[in-house]
Amino acid sequence: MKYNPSKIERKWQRWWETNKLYEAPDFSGGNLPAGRQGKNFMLLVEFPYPSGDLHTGHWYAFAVPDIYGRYLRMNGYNVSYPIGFDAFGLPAENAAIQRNIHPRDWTKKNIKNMTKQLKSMGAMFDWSRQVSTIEPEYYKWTQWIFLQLYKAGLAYRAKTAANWCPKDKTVLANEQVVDGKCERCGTQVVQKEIEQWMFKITSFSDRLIDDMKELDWPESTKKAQENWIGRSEGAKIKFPIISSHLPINDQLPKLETGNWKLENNIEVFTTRPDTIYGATFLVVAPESEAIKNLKFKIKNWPEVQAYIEQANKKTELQRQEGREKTGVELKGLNAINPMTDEPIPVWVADYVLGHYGTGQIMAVPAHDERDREFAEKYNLPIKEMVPEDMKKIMEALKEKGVGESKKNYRLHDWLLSRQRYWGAPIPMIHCAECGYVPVPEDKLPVKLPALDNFLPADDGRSPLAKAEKWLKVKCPECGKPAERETDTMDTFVDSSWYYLRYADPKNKDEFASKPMVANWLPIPLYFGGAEHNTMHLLYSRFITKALRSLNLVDFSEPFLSRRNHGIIMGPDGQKMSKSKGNVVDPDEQVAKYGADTVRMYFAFMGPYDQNYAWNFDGVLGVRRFLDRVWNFVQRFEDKKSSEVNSSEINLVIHRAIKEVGEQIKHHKFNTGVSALMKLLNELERLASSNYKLSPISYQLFLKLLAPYAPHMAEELWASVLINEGSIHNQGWPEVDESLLDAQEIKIIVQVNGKVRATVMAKPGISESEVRYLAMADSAIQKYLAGAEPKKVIYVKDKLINLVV
Ligand code: ANZ
Ligand code: ZN
Repeated sequence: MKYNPSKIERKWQRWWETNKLYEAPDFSGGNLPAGRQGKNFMLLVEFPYPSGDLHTGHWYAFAVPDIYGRYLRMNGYNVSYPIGFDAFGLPAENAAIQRNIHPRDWTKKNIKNMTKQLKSMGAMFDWSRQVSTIEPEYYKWTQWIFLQLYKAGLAYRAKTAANWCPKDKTVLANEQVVDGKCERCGTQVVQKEIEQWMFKITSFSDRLIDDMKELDWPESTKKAQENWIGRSEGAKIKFPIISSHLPINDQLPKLETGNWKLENNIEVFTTRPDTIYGATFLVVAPESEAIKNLKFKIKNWPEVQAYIEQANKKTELQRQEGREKTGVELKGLNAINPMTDEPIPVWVADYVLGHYGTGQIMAVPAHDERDREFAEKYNLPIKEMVPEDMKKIMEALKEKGVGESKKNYRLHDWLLSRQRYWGAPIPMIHCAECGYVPVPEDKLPVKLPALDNFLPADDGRSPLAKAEKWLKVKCPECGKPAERETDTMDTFVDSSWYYLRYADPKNKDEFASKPMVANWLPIPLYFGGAEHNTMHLLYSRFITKALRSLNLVDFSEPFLSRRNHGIIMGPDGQKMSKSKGNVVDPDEQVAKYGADTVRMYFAFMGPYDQNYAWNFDGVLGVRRFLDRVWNFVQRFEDKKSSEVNSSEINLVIHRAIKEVGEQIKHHKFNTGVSALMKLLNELERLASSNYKLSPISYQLFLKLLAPYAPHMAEELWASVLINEGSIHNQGWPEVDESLLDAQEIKIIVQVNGKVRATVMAKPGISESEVRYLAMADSAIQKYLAGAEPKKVIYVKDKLINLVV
């Protein structure tokens, strides 16, 4: 029979499903298979967004980690490999608007199609735990988590300048603005002041940095998070302000203690208080409060105001990087350097940003590049100096009452409201009398109302504002007419806790029960893409820490290990895109070669964290390998044969068991394939030199193949080797280390001067022992046909010739 994957793959997928092979039981005491107690392992991959079709990226992301999951399973772990759908979000809404189809219908159709495609992968997905973020049973708990955070003061409302996409008419998180443009549609983003719901992620800034020490994550991911949070340690220092046209002493600037009065002051944030003796001027951002407060002292106000207006038109990016610096002096006032007591000028300049630190700096042109550039342009003094002892400076500043240590962070609170339809409604009610009131927990979920127009309202309010009946409710506190919150949540909220739900997906009373969560979490290993280095991973860590602070979970880090995968490019080495016509459709590849080939090809591409161009010859090569495997196993004859392997075969097989296992264990899936290929080469060679493999060897071989090519291994296991039960319930073979330690040598065995076999033996073995090994060899027995050799010629450690 020829290898025909389309005949066997679907069949086994169904069989696995019917037999619930991959549904991992929740442990409760002893109801796990023997040996699996205490070995729960939830292997996590990033649940997909249901865009419609599974692409090569999905295959790479799911089919390769599946190899690892299967390996763990064979090593006695109770592995759950869950999958679900991150199904709220903008594309569904855009598709709905374009094609006049409800976002729910569009999304559900996609989920259905992708489920089918996912099943064709032959992965050990634990479908019993499937979650989908758009189902009310799921988003009820997304809303519930929001309420817990709200009650704990970790969710709040604030007016902020928000990134606003004029085309999508929605607010965007900083992360969704790429090069000043909307990540989704490419429109230039503008700043708009509106009231927004925020999560107080900044209250965990330090923990989010410090707790990473314990995590087994790629350094690049840790660094990305650290930079994102951007902790700077330094000081806040107050510089007293005086009028420049009056003599200092006329302004009675000092207290009796000799310290400066601080009624008027400008507070700067600096990471280098030790350079304060070189601070020769101050610079404030155009947005700085100080300017407004000091307005009455500023003599050139119209000029300053004009500068501010012009600066407001620039994006943050235009104000930084490489642009020529501009600024205007605030005339009529001076600051006092509190260490030198000397008056210094104050400038407004847009290279200082309004929302970082205090929005005001001390300029040290001798030590800071930007300040030097500015000082040179405007002829401001540059004072060369040697930095002071930091500790002493801080003590002096504290004594003078002008300085304190201060950590500063780049991280902002998480802006989570979206003026969109297709998301989880924020479960709040606004009452004219009581303000914002939470929806009572027993009234959750707040279901999305039916709507047929998903465009935002013209005032930028969420489309939900159009659902009149849904909108109008009674205030839960005073009973007067009130309105529901019309914003929905950022989809990153949905995906920040899905792994918790996997532990207890059907729970109706809790988002997940503590003991169930304790079964599976923290997640021992999370495979995913480097594009989630900051947002998703940071948000999930925040939510976990918030839940921990509310005693709702017992750990504060959700993912103990993390491994990133690379990206699969088109055959031309470019990012796959429809417009470039370089998209490889995995469904087509599966139809042509079979899922096992496609899986193994992905594994074989190279180290898992790198990027690769699709290579059609490469797929074909893997298919040929599997054809050879298929044909080779057909040699298997008799299960009951008592055939014993030659020592050489044993050595070859046990080396492979060790090698394939070690490679998979260390996520080196590609070298695991090489080891399998090498093994097949050697077995083919041995088999063609008249060796017969023992039944055991075939079994071992298939077990090594099983994580990579689960369908083929299952088929051959059942139909050729005639075994009952699934090969995927077998244990990973044990390596006979004693065979490997021995470092044996190969001795050629001749019969009447012709090479007929080899035997493996320890160096220095005696003639009689070699003779014994040779006579026991099945190939040799055939040639001797029962005869005793008349003469034996032995060349030590090299060759034995039996003459009959
Ligand atoms: C004096 C000084 C001397 C500074 C020196 C640096 C080097 P990071 O590490 O990024 O936190 N700074 C403070 N607030 C700013 C703002 N809103 N816009 C632009 N620049 C600002 O950088 C902190 C340093 O960046 C601060 O320390 C301040 O300049 C500047 F040799 O103060 B430094
Ligand atoms: Zn009320």
